[in-house]
Amino acid sequence: MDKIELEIEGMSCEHCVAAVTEALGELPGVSVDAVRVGTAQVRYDPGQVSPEQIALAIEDAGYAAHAKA
Ligand SMILES: [Cu+2]
Repeated sequence: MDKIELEIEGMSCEHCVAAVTEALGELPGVSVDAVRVGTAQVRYDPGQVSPEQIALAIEDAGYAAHAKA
């Protein structure tokens, strides 16, 4: 499993944390380590899912996400 940390814009409260956690949890090959307001840390299987797909799932939930360098 590879690790990635994402910066997420538009999160403001525990509801947002729950929404992002749920969106990430629905992705195959993704294991959520931590979600806080503004960031998420996940592990993922690069054979099943890409960092771009992880960011897209967060965007589908209504937030802007990009991987931290
Ligand atoms: Cu919120």
